[in-house]
Parts: sequence; C-alpha cells; structure tokens
Amino acid sequence: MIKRRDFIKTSAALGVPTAAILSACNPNEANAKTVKGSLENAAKTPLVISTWNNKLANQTAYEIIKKNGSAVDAVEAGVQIPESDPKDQSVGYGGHPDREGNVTLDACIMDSKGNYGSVTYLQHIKHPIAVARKVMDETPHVMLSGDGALQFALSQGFKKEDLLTAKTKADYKEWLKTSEYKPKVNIELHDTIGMIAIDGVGDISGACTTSGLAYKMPGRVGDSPIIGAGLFVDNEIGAATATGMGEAVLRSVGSFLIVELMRNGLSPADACKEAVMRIIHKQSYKDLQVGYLAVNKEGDYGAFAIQPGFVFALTTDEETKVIDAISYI
Ligand code: SD4
Repeated sequence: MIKRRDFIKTSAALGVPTAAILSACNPNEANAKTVKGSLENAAKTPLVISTWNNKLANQTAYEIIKKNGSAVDAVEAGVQIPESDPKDQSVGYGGHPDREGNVTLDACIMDSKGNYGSVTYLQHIKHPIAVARKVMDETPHVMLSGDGALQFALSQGFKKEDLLTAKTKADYKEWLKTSEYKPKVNIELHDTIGMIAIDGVGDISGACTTSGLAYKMPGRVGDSPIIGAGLFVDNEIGAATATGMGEAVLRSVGSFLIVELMRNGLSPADACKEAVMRIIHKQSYKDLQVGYLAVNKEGDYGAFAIQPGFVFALTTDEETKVIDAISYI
C-alpha cells in the first residue's frame, strides 16, 4: 500500500495539485469551504509576517531587516510592540490576568540555527520575549518557568512591573461577578502575536508572545512558548506559528506538523489547512478557534483557521497589508 508521505511526494512530482492530494488523504475534506482569499501566495523575501493586525510590529521588525539586521533581532524587536501596548489585552502589559488576577506571560523565540529560548508563566516583566532571548543566548537551557524565570529576568537587569492596567483591573472585577470561564472565539483568543521573518540573507526566525487565555486557571501554560506547538522554525524548510486555543494546538503539535508537511512538499497554505483538519477531525470545533500561519524558504506564505475572522499582517519591500485567512467554516 502506498504510504501517505510517498503518495504526497509522488503526486507532487507528477504535478498533482496539493488540494487534490489533501482531498485524497482527508475524507472530510469535501466539507471544507473556503470563504475568501486565495490559498497560494507568493511574496518576495525579505519579509515579515505575523498573526492578527500587527502592522506596526511588522514594520518595526522590517526596519531592522532593511538595515541588514538579522531575522532573530527583527522578530524580537517586532513583537515587543504589542507587548508594551496597554490596549492589546492578549499580550504583555495590559494582558488579561488569570482567574486569581495575576498576569502570567508565555513567550518563545527560535533562530535560523535551531536555537530556541522560552519563558512560561512569567509574571511582572513587560517584555517576556526579551527574557526568552536571554534564555536562548545566555543559559544552557531552552525554557525557564514561573519564579525561576522571574529571578533570571531580574538577574539580567529586567524591571519588575505591575502589568495590570485600569481597564484590565476593571474587566477582572466585572468577571469576578460571574466567574464564568468560556473563552470566546476571536475575542479572548485575539491578538497573541506569532511573527516570522526572513532576512536579507534568507535566514528565518520566529517569535511568539502572549498573556494566554483570559481568566485561565493559575499555572496554565498554552501553546505559545512551546517549541513545535506555538512556533517552529527550520531554516532549510520554513516556519509556522499559531494563535487561538492553545490546548488544541498543543495536542496536535501544530507548528512542527506544518513545517514537516512543507518538507514533504505541501505549500504553506495547504500545510496550515491540513494542521487545522487534524484538530477538527478529533474534536468539536463549533466554538473553537485556531489559526495557523506559515512561510516557506522561498517566501511563499499561507494561513488557515477553523473560524472566519483570523487575519495576518504581511510586510515586504512594497507594503504592509492585512490579509484575511481562509477558514474551514
Ligand atoms: C494560548 N494561543 O495561550 C494562546 C492564546 C492566543 O490570541 O492565541 N490568543 O492558548
């Protein structure tokens, strides 16, 4: 019997469109509707791409690349824009707290050499991505958590801050009236930034940072700081990042899966679509949002989400634009 991997490879070699390959592999594929946009997208490198409407973050990263900076420096600087934006209630300062009122942050960064640094459950530090970068560059480890991550950050000169704003304090007070926990698609799941950059020499890096789900249980860590789930980079192939319900992304190791599918010949968009299909084959998806974003070594990019409403920002030499991702529903 022909194996799926061989089938995809053989079919790709024969010029069979990847959508047809996926239909053959996914019995439910016939149900998938495309709402808007096109599946295949080519962009010139260098480029910066990120989840949601993060235009300013992209432009900040792209400026660094234009000055011959590296992709890793670009993504680290870029995602700091929403981290310090009090109006962004899913990332850094101004992020929604957990159900005990504490803002706890997850972030990771991965460079073109396969190095990776991550912090999980970090409190009181406005720029968790910069701490993740320090974990990558200055420690023998890849991940620091909770108090240990905070102590490390302080030892590196980061300042301890209150990350709650008047708005998130008021929202939390309101939430306490019912204490109902029900993440809302594209509202509470909004704005986590996963960013991928390809620099002037063609190297790829990525970063992902979030305050996680609003009113989550204390101690909860999502997909965003986990290698292969919220972010994965393979400089020979491409990179992928995720936003949405982290539990679903973690269970399916989504970003690693997408990079492996691209290695096997799928386009970024088709690889994202297949990763979404893996989730919805296994669980009810009516109230579930996951959005994937990927780019390959050539600079082709693509995205796919379960629900409508997921957008991503693309910056190239020509412009910065916000694009609607295709969705399953
Ligand atoms: C998480 N994936 O912690 C994150 C949430 C998210 O926009 O993407 N919010 O599960």
